[in-house]
Amino acid sequence: MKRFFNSPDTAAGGQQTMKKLLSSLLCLSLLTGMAGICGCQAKPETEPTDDNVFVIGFSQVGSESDWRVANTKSMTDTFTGDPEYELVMENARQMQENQFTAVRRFILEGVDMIIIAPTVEEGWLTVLTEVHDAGIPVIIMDRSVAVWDDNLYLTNVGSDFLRQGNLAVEWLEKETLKDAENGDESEDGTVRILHLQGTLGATAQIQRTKALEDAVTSHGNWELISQLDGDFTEAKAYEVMTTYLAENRDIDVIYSENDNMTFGAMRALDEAGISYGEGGQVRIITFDATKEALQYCLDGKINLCVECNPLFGPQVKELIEAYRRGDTIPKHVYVNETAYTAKDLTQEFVDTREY
Ligand code: GYE
Repeated sequence: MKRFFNSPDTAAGGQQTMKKLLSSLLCLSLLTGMAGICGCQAKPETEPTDDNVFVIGFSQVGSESDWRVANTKSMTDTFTGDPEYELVMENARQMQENQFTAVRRFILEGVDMIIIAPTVEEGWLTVLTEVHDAGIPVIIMDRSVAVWDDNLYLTNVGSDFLRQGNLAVEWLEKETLKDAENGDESEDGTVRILHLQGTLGATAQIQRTKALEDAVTSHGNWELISQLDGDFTEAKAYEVMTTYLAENRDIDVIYSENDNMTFGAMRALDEAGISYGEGGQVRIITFDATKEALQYCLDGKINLCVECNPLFGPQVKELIEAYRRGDTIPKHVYVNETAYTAKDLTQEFVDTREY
């Protein structure tokens, strides 16, 4: 299974042959066409593909959030302008089917490597086996894939989403203990948590949800009042929150699995006349810690921003370079992250935030 992953030269060699073959076929059909038009026999020339360029096919999830936009930019900025690389990106518009189509096209084009940011974890075995059989190495980034054979990819670069969730619930535990000490808890002592979930089946959703559900199980007074699917987008979160708030207003905490859903929820809360943030009725926990969310946090509108760093283009490139040198690379690489409350922030920090 590991044959080409341990010998990049062989893999690269196989791909070069494939690229040459495709490019010769293309030249041939163009030349035949031209001969028909001008009525003369065109002389075949050497094919123009630069074999020194390492071509990467990149299947990106979509552009559903500010996090995603920053992640795409980090990837394109990293490879653009480097003559050794060509990054061909396909936006899947949050549909796994589109990712399958893109990956199969990359195989046909004979790219040197495929990077996949998977929409959801399940369902990858067939297409990853096809890539493997074509001898093309794969990097999984951001979210993960659930396949039993981890030889189907080189490495998985991204966040530790369970750790992010745990940072959030640990913070909430401290806050609710302080409430109890200060006599600020609700009448019956219950902490009512409304959970806004990201795209169901995505690693970021699964792990952040697990942290919360486990914490609810271990805290007798925490109640998960509802779980709403916001698909990681502002529009969907606004819609489901508006519907929810029409019937229910008794909420102590919103645990929102990304910033854009949080912005949608804030709009719905504003319209319903429910206060939130520092000193408000509802505490807000959000994930990503984009510049806009950090500003809200500094302004007292969001209570906790758990960081999810999208700027790992350079790290992906380092891994590719290590792979091309023939170095062994780790199966899982996590990016560095933390969590912020207003007291951890300054205006200067927010202003210089890169995403
Ligand atoms: O939190 C969210 C995005 O998978 C880490 O997807 C990513 C998540 C991120 O749409 O904003």
